[in-house]
Amino acid sequence: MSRTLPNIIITGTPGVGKTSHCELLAERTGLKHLSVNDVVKSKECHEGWDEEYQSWIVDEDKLLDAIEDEVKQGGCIIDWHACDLFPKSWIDLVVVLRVESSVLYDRLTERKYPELKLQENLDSEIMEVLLQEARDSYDEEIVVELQSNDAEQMDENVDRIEAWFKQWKENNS
Ligand code: DAT
Repeated sequence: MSRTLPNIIITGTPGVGKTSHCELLAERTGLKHLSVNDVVKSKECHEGWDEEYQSWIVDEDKLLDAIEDEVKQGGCIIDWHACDLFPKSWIDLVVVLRVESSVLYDRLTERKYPELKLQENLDSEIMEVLLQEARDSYDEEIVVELQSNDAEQMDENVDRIEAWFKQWKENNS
């Protein structure tokens, strides 16, 4: 079944600006902001809480089952710090947000991340882990890397993704 609305993944290291981008985009496009974090919590798609990392241990099979029907219908902006678990056939665009380490450091410190989690996330951003994961998991034409260091960049990104969305609708109508 072909979708009448596209599905977009907004991914990147925690603190890059996924949620902020998704909220703006949802307002502008009418697409649904699907916060995987919220689904994991509300539908209990996890195997418990990791004290050291202060985060849920996600059960990916349960998570995919929980969102499958909704995502297959199209029109979702998926907000999550991983992307390799979603089947290729579900996804039309993958946006990988990037940020400079000093900016990320400040954002994660503000969030009071434990030291180990802070360091691992900074390393992950420097090593481009999410960008690599996106490139390994999806066709290169649908993966876009965008900078998210300040409000101006966020505005530009949202404009660009909105323009892509309008074009997609035209092409698929
Ligand atoms: P994520 O969902 O990736 O964890 P977020 O949207 O919650 O990130 O953003 C983390 C914090 O950083 C939040 O206080 C908003 C701020 N922020 C994110 N992207 C930004 C940007 N491009 N310009 C200014 N502030 C930004």
